[in-house]
Amino acid sequence: MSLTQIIRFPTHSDERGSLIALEGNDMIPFDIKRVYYIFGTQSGVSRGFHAHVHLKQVAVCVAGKCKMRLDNGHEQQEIWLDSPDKGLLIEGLIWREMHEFSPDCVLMVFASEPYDESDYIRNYTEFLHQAGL
Ligand code: T46
Repeated sequence: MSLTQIIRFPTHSDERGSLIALEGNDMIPFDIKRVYYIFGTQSGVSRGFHAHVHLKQVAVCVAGKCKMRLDNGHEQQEIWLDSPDKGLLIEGLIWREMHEFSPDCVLMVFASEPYDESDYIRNYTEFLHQAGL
């Protein structure tokens, strides 16, 4: 499975502008249990640096952009989230980092589960161990 699974959201555009509608078990390929968004990220700040055991997420920059770095222990890929119609599906044991936030970036994330700190792996050595490496 590719590390970077991109979902292109259909955009309803007319003379007034554009609208994107997202529903669970449709464009978002799971039941949406939680939505959070990251904004006001200071220049030079990176976030993430963890993996999840069970959580599935779709991340989209609804404004601005940031660079997502994904790592499954074998390979690493970077992808710019830079359009409101470009969703990144993250599932499975993947270490993720977010870098180079633009000042106007609003990173919205749809998640398959409620917040649960015990689902996080925040130590890279532990991540590699869980990945069987
Ligand atoms: C992820 C990346 C893409 C909550 O109380 N509820 C929540 O639903 C979330 C996501 C966070 N928090 C609290 C926990 C921390 O005290 O908000 C604080 C910041 O969270 P964290 O340092 O985990 O944020 P990021 O940007 O490093 O990571 C977040 C998500 O936590 C994570 O699941 O995949 O965005």
